[in-house]
Amino acid sequence: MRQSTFLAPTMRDVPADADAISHQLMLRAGMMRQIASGVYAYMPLAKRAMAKIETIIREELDKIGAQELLLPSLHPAELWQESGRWESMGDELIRLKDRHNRDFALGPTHEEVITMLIKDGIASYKKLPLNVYQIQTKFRDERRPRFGLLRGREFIMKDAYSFHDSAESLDEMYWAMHAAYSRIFTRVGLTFRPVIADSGSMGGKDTHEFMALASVGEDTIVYSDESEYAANLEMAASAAPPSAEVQVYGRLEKKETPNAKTVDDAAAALGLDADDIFKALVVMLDDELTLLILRGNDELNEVKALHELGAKEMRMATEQEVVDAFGASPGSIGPVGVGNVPIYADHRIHSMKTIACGANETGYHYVHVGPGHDYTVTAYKDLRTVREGDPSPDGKGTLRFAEGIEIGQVFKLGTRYSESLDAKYLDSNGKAQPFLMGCYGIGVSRTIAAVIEQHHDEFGVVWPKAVAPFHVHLLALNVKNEEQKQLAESLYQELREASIEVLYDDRPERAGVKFKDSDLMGLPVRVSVGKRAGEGFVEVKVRKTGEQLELPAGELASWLHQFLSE
Ligand code: 9G3
Repeated sequence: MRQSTFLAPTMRDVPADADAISHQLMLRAGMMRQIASGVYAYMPLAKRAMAKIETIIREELDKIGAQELLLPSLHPAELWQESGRWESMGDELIRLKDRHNRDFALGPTHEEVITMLIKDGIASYKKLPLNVYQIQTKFRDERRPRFGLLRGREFIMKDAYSFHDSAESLDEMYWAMHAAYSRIFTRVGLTFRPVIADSGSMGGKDTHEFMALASVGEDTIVYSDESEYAANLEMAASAAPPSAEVQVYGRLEKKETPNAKTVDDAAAALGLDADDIFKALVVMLDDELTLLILRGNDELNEVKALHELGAKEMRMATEQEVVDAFGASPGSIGPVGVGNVPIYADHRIHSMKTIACGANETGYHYVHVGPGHDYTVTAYKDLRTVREGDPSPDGKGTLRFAEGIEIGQVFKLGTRYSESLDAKYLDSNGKAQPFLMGCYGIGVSRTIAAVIEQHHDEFGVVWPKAVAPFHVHLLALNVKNEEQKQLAESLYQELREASIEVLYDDRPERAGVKFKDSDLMGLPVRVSVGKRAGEGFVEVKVRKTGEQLELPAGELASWLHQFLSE
């Protein structure tokens, strides 16, 4: 491709509203242009990189027997009404009317569409398991689009859906996709970790998110420094601390803690450390009033607590509900003498010898409470948000935090959609059964941005070879010099005939401009035809390492083949 005709409008200055480095570089390198908030045009440089990412995805999914198809973006409202998501998805679901005034949605994901399609297409268990995927534009009306392709309102996703007649079959596919994702992201050149995640509104139980490590990432991942354990912060667990010998109990004393609203207030009034006072939280757990107690410095992790307590929903009790149930205000609640209110205690309380807590009398706390002795615990659970340095739940190493970009997710959906859409198959006894389903997503456009977040330097992008828009940047440093121009032109032809992808900077620009643009675009290797063209020598520079060497033009093609195959 000749750069004199190539559409890549580079920019010198950094656009003001581009707050992620990938967003800045994609704009400056002429890889994308914003059309509206969260809506982008992929210019040729980005389109070429995305095509390579898609090729890697197709190769790995076709290898495990997945079949590519393409579903519509225009979804009739009826489908989403049948699954109940027409209402529940709120303003993020883009809705529109056609010329006949019929309601449609612009597809944010395709569980409804694919389930209806398979329902009418698959009758027998003999056709299972089935895994279909598409690479297609998704629409989600994000309230605050930001960071360029990292959080857009229109983006490219690979979404796959699998259909099974048994939990074993679904489990097998789940892990086959999990492994395929690891191969995909490794080939793309990303540093990533699969982490245990929360299935949220998708129902089902198992789900892993694939996180590309990057400081701009909006998700916090937690991982062990000595094992494979990794989870997102919502789900991360830690090992229970060793139990302490509780000597002191049955001697609790009531102390005045006037106007104590928080653990810190009580700590100040009692001259104790906040961590040695209970944080007592009254919650409605599936509508049952429940008391959760944690050490004062810990935070309740509501997502993990729901999983640990096997509940569907949890909300904090209102002040009135607290006063009605305990006869005291929320700042003076504790587990002592609460009758038959269920009490779940965070497992970090095991390490306490004595504790203070609200006395269930407004303005009073108990001290010298015997943990687990002066009150009855229904069960100890891991309810708290973990902290760096906590012991890993698998007993190996300690937990570390990192920021990540979610680039993929695999879900076991179960029958959540096949039941709500009545999608059944006939099992081997001829009985109609709802399909078991899995779904699997990769943010394709987001992956481009993740690659740039992980592969750039002060001069610009540093493309990994596997997804670089071109392999070689060929620069004719002075197109007015016949020798240089001739050699550059002949090399351009020769390399393309050797099926090497070349972006040829044949523009009548100064060498300095060409070098700057070349560093900004970040192709893996630059070949400069300059002063030594007369002697038949060219200069080669490896973008990633900065390594430079001079080569006779005749050896260039073989050197490049070697370099590109490494
Ligand atoms: C919606 C809107 C936004 C959404 C969804 C639905 C996220 C929605 C979760 C998924 C689950 C998986 C298949 C590929 C992998 C991810 N945001 N999700 O369902 F209507 Cl507006 O998309 N889908």
